[in-house]
Amino acid sequence: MASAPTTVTITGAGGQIGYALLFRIAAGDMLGADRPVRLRLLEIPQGMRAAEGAALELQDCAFPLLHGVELSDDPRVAFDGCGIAMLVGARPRGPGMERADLLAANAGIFGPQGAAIGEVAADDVRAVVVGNPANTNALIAAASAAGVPADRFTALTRLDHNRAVGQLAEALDANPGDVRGVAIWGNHSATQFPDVAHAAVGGAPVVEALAERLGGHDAALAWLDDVFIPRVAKRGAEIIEVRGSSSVASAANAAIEHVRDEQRGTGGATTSAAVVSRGEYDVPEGLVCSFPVTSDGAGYRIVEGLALDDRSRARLDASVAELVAERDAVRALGVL
Ligand code: NAX
Repeated sequence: MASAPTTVTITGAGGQIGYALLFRIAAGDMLGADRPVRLRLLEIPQGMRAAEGAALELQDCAFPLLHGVELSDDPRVAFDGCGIAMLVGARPRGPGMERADLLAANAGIFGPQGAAIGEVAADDVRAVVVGNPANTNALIAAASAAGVPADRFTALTRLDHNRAVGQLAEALDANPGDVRGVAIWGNHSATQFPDVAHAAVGGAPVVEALAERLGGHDAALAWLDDVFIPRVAKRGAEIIEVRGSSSVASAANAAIEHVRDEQRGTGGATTSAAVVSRGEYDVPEGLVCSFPVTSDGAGYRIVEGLALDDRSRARLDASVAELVAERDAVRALGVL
């Protein structure tokens, strides 16, 4: 029997990622063919016509799972009864904009949106932040959502995770589906740490498979340090350079997989998501930090007990230091 429709609210729905998200969600790619959806598109007035156009096209797809599309520029309307919030719209860094200005501008978006989620969303609401700086925007939204447990807010690092898997699959001439156990640690930024220490390909440790191909353990470590990590961490810039525009379809795909796995479970597999730290791996409590995670369908859980060697620890610490600096800058604005 078909379930009642889930209300999915997408902010920035008139933008590029929004356009790549809406049709796949309505087709059932995110929640499955057994869960109808009601879409709510939140935009600012400048983005409203684009969102309206997308809504017309959604109608023209006649998706059986789609039980209505509503548009609003008011967060209290758009999040009313919302079960899944995908916070995509954000303020991009403008010319000459300092980090503090960027954080302040986004606090002005994610604070009120978090507050509205606290006031009017469904009791079981879960929210994923895509708009950058994603980790800190999620921190702000979670802190503003009165009555909603902070761990219902996550930020997207699945794109970084998928990028890492894609790079390893290419280097090892493997299918991406055979690469398991990759982890993204830290911030969704150039300081992130893509980690393969616990990853396997076709059952063999990735580091050993790399050593076999590249001519030894040292060559494998050098490739990881000099090629793999910077390429994954700076892939967004590479896409902009080649494509002339930022990642869109891959970002939307990652957001869909993030929500799908959170809601439907990972089947025991590890993936990556930025979630609220409770002090795991000595990451300060409350930070929204990327970790290796699993889900049983009731939210992401951090995979605990993985060994981090000194080099890995130093990389994680550097990214966590950036998250702490972002949090402190937001605190200095009086937001948290
Ligand atoms: P676009 O500029 O195409 O779209 C953003 C949309 O958000 C616009 O339509 C704008 O009108 C709307 N918007 C702005 N403020 C809003 C508000 N207060 N309420 C509702 N809507 C609002 O950007 P797009 O390419 O779609 O990227 C969206 C965000 O994703 C950006 O912040 C981008 O940096 C971020 N990304 C995050 C990624 C991740 O892995 N976490 C990867 C891809 C992407 O770079």
